[in-house]
Amino acid sequence: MAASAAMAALRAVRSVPRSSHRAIRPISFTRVPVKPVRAFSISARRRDDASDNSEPGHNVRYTTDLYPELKRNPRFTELKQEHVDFFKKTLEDESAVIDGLSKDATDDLEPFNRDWMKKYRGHTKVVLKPKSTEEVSKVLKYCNDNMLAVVPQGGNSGLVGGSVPVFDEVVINLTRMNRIRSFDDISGILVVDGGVIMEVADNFLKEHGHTYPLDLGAKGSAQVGGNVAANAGGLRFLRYGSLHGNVLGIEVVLPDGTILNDLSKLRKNNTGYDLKQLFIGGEGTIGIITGVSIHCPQRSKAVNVAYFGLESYEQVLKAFKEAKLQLGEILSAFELMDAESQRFVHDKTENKRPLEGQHPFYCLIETSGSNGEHDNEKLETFLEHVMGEEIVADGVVAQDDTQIAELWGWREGITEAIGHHGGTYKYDLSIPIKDLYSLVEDTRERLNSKQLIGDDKAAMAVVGFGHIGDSNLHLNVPVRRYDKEVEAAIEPWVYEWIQKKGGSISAEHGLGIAKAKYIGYQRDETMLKLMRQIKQLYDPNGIMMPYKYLEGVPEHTGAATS
Ligand code: FAD
Ligand code: 2HG
Ligand code: ZN
Repeated sequence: MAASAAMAALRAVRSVPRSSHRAIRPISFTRVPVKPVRAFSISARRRDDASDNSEPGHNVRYTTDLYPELKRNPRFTELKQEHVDFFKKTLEDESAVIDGLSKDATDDLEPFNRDWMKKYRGHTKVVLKPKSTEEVSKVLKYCNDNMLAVVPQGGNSGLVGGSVPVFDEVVINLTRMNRIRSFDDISGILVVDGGVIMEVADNFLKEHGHTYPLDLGAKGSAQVGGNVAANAGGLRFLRYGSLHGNVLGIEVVLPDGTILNDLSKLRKNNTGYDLKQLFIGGEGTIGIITGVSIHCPQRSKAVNVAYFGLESYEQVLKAFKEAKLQLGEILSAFELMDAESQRFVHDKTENKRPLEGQHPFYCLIETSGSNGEHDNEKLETFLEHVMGEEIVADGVVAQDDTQIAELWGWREGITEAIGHHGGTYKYDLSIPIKDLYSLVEDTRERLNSKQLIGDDKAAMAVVGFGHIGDSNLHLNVPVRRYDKEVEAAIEPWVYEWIQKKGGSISAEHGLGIAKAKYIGYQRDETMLKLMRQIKQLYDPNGIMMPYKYLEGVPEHTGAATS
């Protein structure tokens, strides 16, 4: 289609009812009533309800049964009544200690023992919920003095099994540390307790014309401290960048109870080692983040979202290149979803698909700016171009906030939709953009050739989606049940694949327990040695996060050389 014809078509479709066209158009179809996009984050929270047995696979196996080679480290003390008594006395409030030692509290403990993916399940007998930095300091010091192993926990929405115990580690959950400490609407600097939920922070910021610089599907449960500990990336990374840049300061309790106060509110601060960076992405291995100072951008007045169908991955790359070229400063997200991912969302939600036909690839583009007219004009020019050049086969543009949320639902809802059946093998990978989707194809071929995918097989499909704007692929293999044969077919093959391409085995989810033994595919011996020295310096008793990364010798060294 020539550009001028595409332009005419675009204008035309905006003024006629939807049924008479197939080009870029406003969404106007009737929908089966659905929960809006944010419901996916709420359902992430609902998983914490131990009585929710409505989904298959709710009987999560203990991590220790799944991986019998894991052994409890005997240097840790077993929990005794005197320990629990100390915690109760220190934290005062009845609800601050879930005590599974002196009584059966299995149901109450279950949401803290079990991870979001229903893959990992620990045996903790005690959960502590301090409400202040001082309380965190007192209980952590006590654990350190008494050699009690500890797992810090935020919203428990992590996807690598880091947030739950393996054996009987003490869970220190930050939920009650939920105070917004200060906000400056000139600098945009927000200071909060580590346990403030992302969505709460963002709603607060919205009232002050600002936005939280991170967005992700689990925003209804994930906490600011958890975001920082995991160095989460999310949907707006393309626009606002990494937490390594946005976090200006943190307050951390070290394992021996020392409070490290680096709650700087400065954008620029070149005074020696930037210690806070070690805790950003540290996954709770060297301390508990109790406070965060974070730079928050101005909230955009004009937001547009478009959803496209494309015929090949090559077209996806072309569309991305054009989007950067033409939408540059207003582009706030560029996300990829393959046909399988959209099929799962469709099957789960039964929502009407945004496009009439089906395509091998879909992209979601979001623009955010300060001038609606200017942004619309830019977006239209972009859409005319990609349609005129036949880069995009079909597409829709949301006309209001409800439609924006609905379109985002097709992207944010994938994790929930594919995890719905029994579980998912998840791989969160950075890959040079040209090769990104070939991993999905290679994995499909591999599992098919081993006859591991099918109606009567453990694996249901191979799904690819992610933050294409950041070269971050989420390769997912939804399964009816977690299955050793499927796992063995993918791991460590997938990490070897990544290593050959010069990618990263963990782009934004971290290592936790799921990827712990594969760290050697990414980091060479020199780096691992330095990491262990840092761990030793901050946590000499090794009480924080045992059995997770940096614990023990990685099984697969991966022979990283750089
Ligand atoms: P948790 O899961 O509780 O913990 C994560 C890790 O941090 C654990 O190792 C834990 O020990 C440690 N930790 C938690 N709080 C603290 C603290 N205060 N101090 C020290 N250590 C702590 N992640 C992305 O990067 N991008 C996404 O787009 C994304 N989308 C998601 C969508 C869904 C539906 C789900 C379920 C998850 C998604 N995630 C995503 C993963 C997860 O939500 C993020 O990693 C989030 O930042 C975790 O926050 P949390 O409070 O739930 O942390
Ligand atoms: C996302 O981008 C999250 O939606 C989750 O990082 C990815 O489920 C996944 O693999
Ligand atoms: Zn992601």
